[in-house]
Amino acid sequence: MPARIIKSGTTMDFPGRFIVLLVTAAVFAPGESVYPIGNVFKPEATPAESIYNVSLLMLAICAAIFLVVGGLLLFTIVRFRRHKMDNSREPAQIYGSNRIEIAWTVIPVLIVIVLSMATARAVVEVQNKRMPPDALKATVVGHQWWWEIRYPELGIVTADELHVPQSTLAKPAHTFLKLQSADVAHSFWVPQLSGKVDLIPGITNSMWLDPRRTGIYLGNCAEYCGTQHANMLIRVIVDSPADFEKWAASQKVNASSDPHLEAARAAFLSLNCINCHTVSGTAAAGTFGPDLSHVMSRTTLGAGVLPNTAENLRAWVRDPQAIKRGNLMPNMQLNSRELDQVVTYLASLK
Ligand code: HEC
Ligand SMILES: [Cu+2]
Repeated sequence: MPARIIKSGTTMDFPGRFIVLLVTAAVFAPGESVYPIGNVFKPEATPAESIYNVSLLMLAICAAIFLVVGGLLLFTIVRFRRHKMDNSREPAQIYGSNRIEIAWTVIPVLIVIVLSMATARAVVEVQNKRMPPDALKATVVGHQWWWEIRYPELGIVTADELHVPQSTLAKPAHTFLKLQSADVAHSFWVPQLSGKVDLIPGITNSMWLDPRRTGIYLGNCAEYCGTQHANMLIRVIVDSPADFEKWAASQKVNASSDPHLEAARAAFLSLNCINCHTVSGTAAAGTFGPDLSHVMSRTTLGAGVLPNTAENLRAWVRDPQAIKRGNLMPNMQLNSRELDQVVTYLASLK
């Protein structure tokens, strides 16, 4: 058989890839993780903590079962191994024991009951939680391959970065999310904050968060939704209440209309960009792509594929297909003058 050719870097045969995956998982899963997706073993909000507690109970019970069964197996293998002497002897033949049979039926049934009840309790706790009237409301709409985020009561529309206020004992803060899809099924999953909830066309699902520590919590779409599914990252940015107010205030105002950028703005507004993108206070009112009113206030472009810098913005607008192949923004074939103007204008939208 001819040797399998392993192409440079990325392409590997199945066992190779599987081993890399296992090693990566082993190295990055526990502890102070360098792996950017949040660690499920470090919950930072009540829903994630409920799930974490159930999984610890499951793990403990399953570990006990494993030790008992494995231990008995090991004992039996050693204790009753074949001896030189007993070639022709048969072991004692025992048929049926009601006591043992009842024991090994009842014990597993009890274990299943305990686990189901603990799970049901956690599910009810997370799903039936009544939201306080002052809960922040946001709607998250999954798109191939980015997240639309709306705060209907605040009049804010943004993308890929969900800002929520920190919840403290003194001042609990809940964020209630409605989850919808614009196209196919997606799944919202930020491991440190909550379990997965699917976004399904035609259906509105919901979840809530009450994160306790400020910071950035990374998640990814968790339901395969097409070629760029892996580049559909979501960031939940937990702000102190004061920072959240500041952020909300800056998002509520119309996009900057710096008079020095009149020509650049006119160039942008003359292009097809406005059929897919909104810039508040201008004629650009498309909703097929992310809202660009405050695009520079976000940390990444393309739902997490690039850090949001002026150079990367330029590279994206020049050819988004070179950066996120197959994404639904076409290469707009701008000439270099148009590119300069559009990027100058967008870079001013803080
Ligand atoms: C056919 C619709 C369409 C047109 C036309 C279009 N875009 Fe987009 N644009 C999108 C979609 C969809 C995305 C999100 C891609 C993704 O992340 O998968 C996007 C993303 C972007 C982003 C990144 C925003 C972010 O927050 O990640 C910028 C910037 C952008 N477009 C600028 C432009 C400019 C400038 C033009 C005109 C030259 C333009 N777009 C034309 C659909 C469009
Ligand atoms: Cu997906």
